[in-house]
Amino acid sequence: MKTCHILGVPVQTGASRKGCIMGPAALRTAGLPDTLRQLGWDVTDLGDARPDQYQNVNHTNPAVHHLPDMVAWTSSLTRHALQMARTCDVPVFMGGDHSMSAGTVAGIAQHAAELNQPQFVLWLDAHTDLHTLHTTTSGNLHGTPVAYFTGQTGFEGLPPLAAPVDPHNMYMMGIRSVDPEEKRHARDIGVTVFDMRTLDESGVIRPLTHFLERVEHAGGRLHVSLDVDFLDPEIAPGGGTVVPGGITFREAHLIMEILHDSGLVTSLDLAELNPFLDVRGKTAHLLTDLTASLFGRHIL
Ligand code: HAR
Ligand code: MN
Ligand code: MN
Ligand code: MN
Repeated sequence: MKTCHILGVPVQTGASRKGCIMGPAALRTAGLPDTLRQLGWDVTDLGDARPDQYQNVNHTNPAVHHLPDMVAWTSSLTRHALQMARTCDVPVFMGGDHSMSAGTVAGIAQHAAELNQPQFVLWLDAHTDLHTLHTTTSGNLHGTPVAYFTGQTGFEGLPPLAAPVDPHNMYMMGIRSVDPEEKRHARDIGVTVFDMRTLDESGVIRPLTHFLERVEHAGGRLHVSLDVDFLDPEIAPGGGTVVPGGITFREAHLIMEILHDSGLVTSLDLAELNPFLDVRGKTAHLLTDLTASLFGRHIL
């Protein structure tokens, strides 16, 4: 039986609106661990992580806020993710705002480096989250994890990375809200972005299949990071930075089903669920069902 360890990550200080602290509780309430058990997985819920000891860290960009929180969460989550990746088949991280991924991906990538396999990341989001501490104008640190774990400069005070993810192994889908500095950054470092316009034209299958062939060919490990705002706000209202024109219900399930069939996914983030903004658990249930599709639930 394949094993899955689940960790709650109640961090909300990376976002502008409070509420992601309740994300792990909402996903448990929606039945995520039991849903995966019913699909035949050996599931262990590790409970919620805690941040490490807070340090005094300041930054020259006055917009940046809650940097000590991100530092403390990143060091803690890097350790947790590395340990989980060593001890189970597929770690799942229930957030929490997307600043969580600075740590989860850093730890996951460290494990891939131990195994001498390349780490790939599929970033499912309306946003590229490619700011550094210097370029962010909102100062909301959930807009920065990708620049951090791909090893960009401009993260003074954050833990040094043991194994940065190669930007060429980083694919994004669903993108439709990008700040000017992020556009420059995406081009400069060579991240592949399938924005909504591209997906409108080509559909989701072709870009995804192309990406999965690359992962398979390279013998890579694949981390999927799913931000609630990847989805259209009509079907997923429970996020703090929703953007119209997102992925539909069936597109989202199809992506998860294809990912499952590939057998390549080795870890998962569920990020940005804000139960305070959700409507009768709708978004928590959708995230649970999408995770079920990724873990092998079939229609027939
Ligand atoms: N780029 C914008 C900023 O930095 C918004 C990005 C953050 N929102 C997210 N992340 N939910 O995906 O403020
Ligand atoms: Mn995000
Ligand atoms: Mn987002
Ligand atoms: Mn490369």
